[in-house]
Amino acid sequence: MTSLTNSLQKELDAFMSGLVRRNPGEREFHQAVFEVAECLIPFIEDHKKYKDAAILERLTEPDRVIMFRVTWEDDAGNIRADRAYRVQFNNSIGPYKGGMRFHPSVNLGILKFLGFEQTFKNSLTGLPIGGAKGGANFNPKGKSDREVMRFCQSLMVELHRHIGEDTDVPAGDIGVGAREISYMFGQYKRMENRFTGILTGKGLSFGGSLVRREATGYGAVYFTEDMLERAGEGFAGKTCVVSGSGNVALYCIEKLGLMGAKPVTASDSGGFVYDPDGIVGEKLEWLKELKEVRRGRVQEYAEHFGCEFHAGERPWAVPCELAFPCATQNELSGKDAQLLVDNGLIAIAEGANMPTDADGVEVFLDNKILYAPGKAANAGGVAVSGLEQSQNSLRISWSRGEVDARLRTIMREIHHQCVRYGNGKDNYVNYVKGANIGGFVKVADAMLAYGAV
Ligand code: NDP
Ligand code: 2IT
Repeated sequence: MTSLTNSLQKELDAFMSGLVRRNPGEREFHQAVFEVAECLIPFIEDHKKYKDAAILERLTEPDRVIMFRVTWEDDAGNIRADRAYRVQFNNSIGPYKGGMRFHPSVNLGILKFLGFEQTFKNSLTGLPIGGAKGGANFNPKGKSDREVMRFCQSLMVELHRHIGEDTDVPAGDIGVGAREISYMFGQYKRMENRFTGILTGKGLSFGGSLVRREATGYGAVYFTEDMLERAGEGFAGKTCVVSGSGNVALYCIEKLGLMGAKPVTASDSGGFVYDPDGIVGEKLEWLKELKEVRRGRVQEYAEHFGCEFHAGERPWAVPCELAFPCATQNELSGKDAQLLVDNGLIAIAEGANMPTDADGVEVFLDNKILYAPGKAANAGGVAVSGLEQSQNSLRISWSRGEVDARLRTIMREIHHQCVRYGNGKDNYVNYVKGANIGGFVKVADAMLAYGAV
């Protein structure tokens, strides 16, 4: 993908073998670090101050990892025990910030990959926020509201010691939405007797920000608009393939429709729906109600509107010009990427974190596709979380228009940074390189200023 000289390749190999040895079995963490190190090692070679201060070595070791048991009682009276974590990765440029994920697949390696990525992403937003991630192997699917409430309350009994508006501010991620944030916020407030912005993604009646719900999906579309504009293209009439049907996917689909493009797919872990007429207007409202209120499956959309459902499959074989993976990590392989390219893909923006595996990234870069990695494309979510923190500190609420305008500006600024650091001789922007270096510099300079800490 990036051609390195022999000596830089050796340095990368030695760095990675050390990292793998120190973090055995953490596959996703290795993958995320490799992608960054591949871009940063040549940059650091040209900027010796970072090398002398061992910034890359320090940046790949979390500040701390908190791991704890969450005991709760289910509706049948059984006592259950799950495992939760908070990985506080790096607070060089601001309080730790990043989502909480509730999914049975959650483990330390996945949260370390997410916390590592978050550090770069948060830096790219230009806001004063450090990187963190947390979560639990608890599966909210099929649980009653009361069970989810008891789990969230029990989790906060431990987590409250480790967070704070100037320390660490969690938010949502997979399996953690408005309901879970509300239960956690209510428990924190009850324990600490303080009403303060210790979580983002809160309800609008208790300190939440307008546009936070839409921010990640809208932001990914804004970033795509900037990539397309630079290439002399636009959204009008373009067919878009979207994976997922959660918070990120739904508002990515919404914004694509508003921009005049045609989003034709949505998915969940059961499979994907293909609606060649576009998931827009009343159909999108129906899908939102299905997913956000009834917590149903996308298959029901296909049954209701009489379109195709592909059980157990991902949507990458559907021909499109634009693709938006918005479900989870490693959901798009090298083979999928090749299929998308063969079918006429122009641009792809990752609403999810690391949805494309290493082979897939190579295919997109080799074919000079406009490829926006998650840490740039999905930064709109955490950016509006940062704006929610600002509003909480000021004890005011900005209008929808104000927040949306700030989000638009932040995404444009991230695009500028990617172009600044990623533009090649042939005018093709390697957004992976651009995002990694752009995110790195601010954090690294702060670390340099602090000395050996
Ligand atoms: P949600 O829980 O709202 O939705 C997740 C969606 O992805 C669901 O449709 C879910 O299907 C699907 N999904 C999850 N895991 C898998 C899996 N293993 N295989 C297939 N499908 C899966 O989460 P979000 O929309 O918030 O998050 C989606 C992605 O975006 C994640 O990678 C997250 O880290 C990233 N992200 C989220 C941000 C946010 O603000 N929420 C900000 C930036 C990035 P099912 O219901 O069947 O599990
Ligand atoms: O991956 C992410 O950026 C998020 N899940 C959002 C984090 C946040 O603090 O809003």
